[in-house]
Amino acid sequence: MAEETIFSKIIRKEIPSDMLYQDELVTAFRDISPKAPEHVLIIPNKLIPTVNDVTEDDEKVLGRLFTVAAKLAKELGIAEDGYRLIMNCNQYGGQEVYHIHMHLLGGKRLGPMLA
Ligand code: IU
Repeated sequence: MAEETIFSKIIRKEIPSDMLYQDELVTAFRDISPKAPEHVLIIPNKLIPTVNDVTEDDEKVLGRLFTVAAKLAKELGIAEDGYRLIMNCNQYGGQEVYHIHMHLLGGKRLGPMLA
């Protein structure tokens, strides 16, 4: 069994967050340390530690991450100008929290991504 992270407590509302969306599959909340004017994390309610742990059974929830990203981008008013979606995997990818999450970043022109 994978170990829960703080994100499981956010999903269960055991600790506060600036939650923007929640349904039976996913939860979205503002990143506590925003890297852009709009920085939202969209995560599966189910604990999947890394992208390496994704299986075919997860395809529905993974698709939901994208539909919620698109919905929130429109609601936040950043859809037309554009935004960036990022998922980091393991150490070299810069993953810090081992509960997969999609970063939705926007509200300004973002610089080159690869470093
Ligand atoms: P990463 O892809 O695992 O590096 O991103 C983790 C993100 O989770 C990072 O941007 C943190 O600011 C963010 N975060 C958060 O929003 N709330 C928390 O309690 C913790 C991390 I811990």
